[in-house]
Amino acid sequence: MGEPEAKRIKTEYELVYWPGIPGRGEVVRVLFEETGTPYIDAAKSKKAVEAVCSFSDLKNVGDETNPPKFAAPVLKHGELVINQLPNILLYLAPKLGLGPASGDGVYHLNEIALTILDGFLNEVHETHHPIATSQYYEDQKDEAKKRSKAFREERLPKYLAYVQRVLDGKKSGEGGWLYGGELTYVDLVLFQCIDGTKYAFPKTMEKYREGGKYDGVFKLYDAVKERPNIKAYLESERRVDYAEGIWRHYPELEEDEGEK
Ligand SMILES: N[C@@H](CCC(=O)N[C@@H](CS)C(=O)NCC(=O)O)C(=O)O
Repeated sequence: MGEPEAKRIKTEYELVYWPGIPGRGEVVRVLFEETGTPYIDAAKSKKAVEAVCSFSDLKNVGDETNPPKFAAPVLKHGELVINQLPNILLYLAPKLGLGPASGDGVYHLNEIALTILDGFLNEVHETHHPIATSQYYEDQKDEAKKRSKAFREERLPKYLAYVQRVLDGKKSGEGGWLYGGELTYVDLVLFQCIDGTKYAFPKTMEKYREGGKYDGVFKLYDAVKERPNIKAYLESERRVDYAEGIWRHYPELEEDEGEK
């Protein structure tokens, strides 16, 4: 069914995402950058917003090959157009040599990726937008403070402990990676998500790092950061600074950090 894979493999990948923020698109970029895979980053074009909006336009019903999309990030590869970040990761992993093409590992890695994205991306976004994404942060600041406190004190350590348990488990293997004793895409997902969460809640994350209960998690984060291609990417102009996206820093959302 569908296009022969070989035809697509020769085609360049194109990522369509919002300009000016790392966001969900950044997780996809990190995969390309680690593996030295060429890609077109539509967020860098002058028509970036137009490209994103054209996908969610209410008149867009897709085409003969692809159903319509709800939101960015969107990945184009030949005639195939897909969205939903975890779905994009699932598609790219075997093609970039960052995960198996079949077998139990596909689903184990997907479950780890989904959990990391739940905890360190989706829930982080909800700390500053607990009521509605369509409303300004300033209009939901009181709720954001309450939500952030619960996130910092209950959810964040629960997710950190989960990742540490994955690392402590037999399936993680040797070497400090999350699964199967070698680097896979979930290690890169974790890197970007921890990086963003550290930006959003620096005091809180430092407290958890110093606490020593999640040493494996922070060690993995440091190891990815030092990989040659990632290091070069982080120092390049291609890496977008954090701004008003998913990972935002509002000091008031952790101002009581450290108080008894
Ligand atoms: N579950 C989707 C969420 C997609 C999403 O919320 N994208 C954001 C940007 S990061 C967006 O453009 N949302 C517009 C909207 O929800 O109306 C995914 O993982 O890709």
